[in-house]
Amino acid sequence: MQFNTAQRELTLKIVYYGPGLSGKTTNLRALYQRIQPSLRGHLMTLDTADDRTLFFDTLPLVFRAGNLKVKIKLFTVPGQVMHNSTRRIVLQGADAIAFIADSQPSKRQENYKYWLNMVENLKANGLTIETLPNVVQWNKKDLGDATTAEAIEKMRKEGKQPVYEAVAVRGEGVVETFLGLVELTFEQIDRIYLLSDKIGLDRRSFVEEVRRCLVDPPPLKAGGNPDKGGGTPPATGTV
Ligand SMILES: Nc1nc2c(ncn2[C@@H]2O[C@H](COP(=O)(O)OP(=O)(O)OP(=O)(O)O)[C@@H](O)[C@H]2O)c(=O)[nH]1
Ligand SMILES: [Mg+2]
Repeated sequence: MQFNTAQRELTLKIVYYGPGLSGKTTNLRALYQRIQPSLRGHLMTLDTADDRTLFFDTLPLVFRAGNLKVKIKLFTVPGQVMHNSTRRIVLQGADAIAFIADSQPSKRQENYKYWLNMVENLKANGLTIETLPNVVQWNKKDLGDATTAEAIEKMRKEGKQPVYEAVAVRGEGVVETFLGLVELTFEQIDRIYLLSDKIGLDRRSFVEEVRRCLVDPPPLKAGGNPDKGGGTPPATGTV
């Protein structure tokens, strides 16, 4: 996180992490479609011929919240095993993580492996998932089965982080995942910088400003995000 108090500029880095082909790039593409054109930057993707991310994708979003200029920089990591060093680099300075799990039953081990891989790469960057705002999105809901539903239910019960379901290829669940993570991230920043006390910017108005950046935002849920788990460390065995 960069917070330039003189220029009243806040920059946040959000990283979409997860196994290969789980839909990280698809999430960013869908989000791009939903951000007001005047507020979004270029969606930069660099793919191989078969659409696999080679380095990373980026999408910046710039808006005002109170008298703060806010930049949210979204990144995806490349999921292929051989790109681990790139994944590690992309995690540098991350403020929040959206972990994109694959709902296909055959991908359960892969999800778990990449969760551990993320934990390890965070550690290499001096970060820890215990203190980093994070949400889990089970993407490809259309390809899940009853055992996936059970795994999701179990994770929700553990309540360690917000859990979302998505069909990113149809744009479903993408904005909800993003907004849920933005909310958690703001809470974290507020704890450090006391933005509510110092500049009168509270969580509700911050999230509202982000919602205003979107074309056709989802309806507001009373009392914020009902999936929210309470910010305790996520389990490593259930993704
Ligand atoms: N059925 C289904 N397919 C999806 C969904 N989301 C993404 N896909 C497809 O899954 C494939 C991989 O999606 P990507 O977004 O490129 O995956 P990625 O996680 O960025 O993959 P890497 O960059 O290799 O790590 C593409 O063919 C997408 O169209 C979904 O919700 N359901
Ligand atoms: Mg990708």
